[in-house]
Amino acid sequence: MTDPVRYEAHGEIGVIIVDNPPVNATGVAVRAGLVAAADAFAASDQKVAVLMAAGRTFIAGADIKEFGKTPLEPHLSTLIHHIEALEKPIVCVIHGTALGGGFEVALGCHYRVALKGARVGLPEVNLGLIPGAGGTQRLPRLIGMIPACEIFTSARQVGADECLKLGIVEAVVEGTPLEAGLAFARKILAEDLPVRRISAMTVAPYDPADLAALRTNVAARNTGHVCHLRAIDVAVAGADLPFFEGIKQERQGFWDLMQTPQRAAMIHAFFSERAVASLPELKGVVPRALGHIGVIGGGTMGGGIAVSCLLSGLRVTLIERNAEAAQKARDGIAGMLADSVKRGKLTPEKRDALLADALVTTDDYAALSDADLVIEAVFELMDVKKDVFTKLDAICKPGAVLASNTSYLDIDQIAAMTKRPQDVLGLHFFSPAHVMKLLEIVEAAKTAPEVLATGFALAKALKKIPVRAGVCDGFIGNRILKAYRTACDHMVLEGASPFQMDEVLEAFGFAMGPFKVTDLAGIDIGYLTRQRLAPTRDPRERFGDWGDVLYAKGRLGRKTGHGHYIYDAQSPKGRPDPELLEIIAEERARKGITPRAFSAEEIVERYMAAMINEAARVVGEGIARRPLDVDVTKLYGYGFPRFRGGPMHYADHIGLERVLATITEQAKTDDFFWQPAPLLQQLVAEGRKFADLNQG
Ligand code: T1G
Repeated sequence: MTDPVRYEAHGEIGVIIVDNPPVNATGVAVRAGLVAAADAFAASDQKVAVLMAAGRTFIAGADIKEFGKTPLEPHLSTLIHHIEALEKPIVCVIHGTALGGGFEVALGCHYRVALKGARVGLPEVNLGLIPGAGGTQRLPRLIGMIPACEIFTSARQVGADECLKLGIVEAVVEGTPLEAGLAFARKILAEDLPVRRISAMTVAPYDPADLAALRTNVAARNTGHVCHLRAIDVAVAGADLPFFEGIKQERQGFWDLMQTPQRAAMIHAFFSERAVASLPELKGVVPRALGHIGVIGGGTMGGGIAVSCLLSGLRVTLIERNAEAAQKARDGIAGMLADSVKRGKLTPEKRDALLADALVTTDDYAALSDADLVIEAVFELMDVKKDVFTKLDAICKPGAVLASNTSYLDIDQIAAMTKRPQDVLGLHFFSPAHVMKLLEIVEAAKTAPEVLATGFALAKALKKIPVRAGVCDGFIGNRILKAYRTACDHMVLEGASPFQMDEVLEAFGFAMGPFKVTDLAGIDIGYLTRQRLAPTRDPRERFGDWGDVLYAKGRLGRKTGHGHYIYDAQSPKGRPDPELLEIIAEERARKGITPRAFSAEEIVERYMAAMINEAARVVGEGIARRPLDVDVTKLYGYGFPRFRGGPMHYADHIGLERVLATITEQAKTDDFFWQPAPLLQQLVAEGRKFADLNQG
């Protein structure tokens, strides 16, 4: 193990190199090494120092793995003051992503240069924290209060050119970090540039109205979070205080937030979204090559999947029923690419090249003969799938991976339609497929390990968040959705209003309330599902049928301008339709139900108990590999509030006993729907948490 920090003398220039793979996080060994290296430079004959990092990036932040543990000296803040206090100038070379504590170390240096393509940022709010090593005090002094607050409340990464424009760096250069560092050090020597400490600067005057506007905007975009506004508060307070007094305010804010459940939840999310991509059983399994992707069906999903593949540099052949439909699909894809150009994510030239060279749209399956992987995204009827997979089985080369994008149909049945069940799996994209990051990778009974690994390789290529799921109706996300959506309908039947429920659950932190989601997805989907499941429905099952009334009235939700809500120019985001309450009242009367009032607490309690209970079944049955796989699925596919970490993390936080007690209480009136999951009962009996199962 090499030293994580080394000091090299290059004539009159001292070079401090951080070398702590994979991202040079400032764990305690790095911090101690940096103090020692700064002292070595101070005691040396070198006149100027360069601080840089080896590997793919400059320091990417404090070591998140240390959070929640007793902090060890030297603290990062102390180390940065130590560097800044050097009597001889030091320049920092930024390459890759200097984030959080990494950027704060750079701000403690007297000068900064960035390699082309480098980015900086203070993403601590994504972890439920604020910059805790001087970022809220130095950045406003360097670039002004408003731009600084915008950067650390947005957590965005700032590119090298913008850094130059803002005055964060002195230069943007090409070459290696060492070359860039030595060149700037020679400039410091040649021009006899002085030590320049940001802590000695003052914050330029700014308009309080601008700050107020920023605060309002930040609060609106981060409902439920506590860290964003605290970051602004400590920055503003510190601007009018002596620097080290401001540092005290920042440190207090940082430690207050370190104790919050939000910080624990968001760190859980950070590591979970990485853990899902590394399944122990796939270690050492080599995925098959991916270059040419086939897509069957050019509708919303197929088109979105094709765009996602095209934007990731993959060649795409999209098959439609006939030439006219193929052309329509191509036009749809061109439209989505045009949006990417409009948003500056794609140049017009690149767009043209994708459409001319990377995309083929046709009605001839023979074009798939050399496809590496084919994704079927046709109508959700088994007969249609059978026709497609029979053709694919005949046309595709040996070893081609055949995937279905179905959101609930049985992948084992689909695999059995082919002579190559080992090459078949599910790839469940979420709409819009070129935007939503979640990808459920459904492992069928006969799916070969390298085929599953190929699904994960495709997810990585598409920059998606992959979650392995087993075969069942709805896999992980939709199966759990059905449970808590049913709990919602029960509460409406018992007296709650859909509008109240949406309000309460959005206040809890969900991006969108369940009835708004239904309007967005389309009331017809629920109607068709109820029709599909009606023949096998258990007579004990309670369900609302006001959706059938809305369907019969052609009120399908947002797409028809009318569902639970009315959508028009006056209220594009929808306003409650009072007539719905009459429809529901009529249904209650018909079913002999006397409505009662619901508190916000009870709505959240029952909604979450239903979600957690079904999630516990999904983990217990092996449909999800670990509780964290459920958390990531709900965070990335269903708008679960990130500052609560996901349903399983949230369950551990409120206590599994409390969840089980809610279920047991509800079972007194409905012991069909409320049947406690065996895994939940087992963990409560053993005094364990879902988190205990995440190591597997
Ligand atoms: N600490 C510990 N491990 C980290 C880490 C960190 N800061 N960042 C990444 N890793 C691990 C990650 O878990 C993975 O491990 C491996 O590195 C590669 O990461 C005081 C308090 C830098 C943009 O929030 O955004 O500083 O899974 O797969 O896609 O004010 O990692 O391989 O075992 O993500 O190329 C602030 C978080 C911390 C940056 C690289 N910094 N990291 O992305 O690789 S708080 C951050 C990232 C702080 C100070 C405060 C990304 C990346 P494994 P990866 P990547």
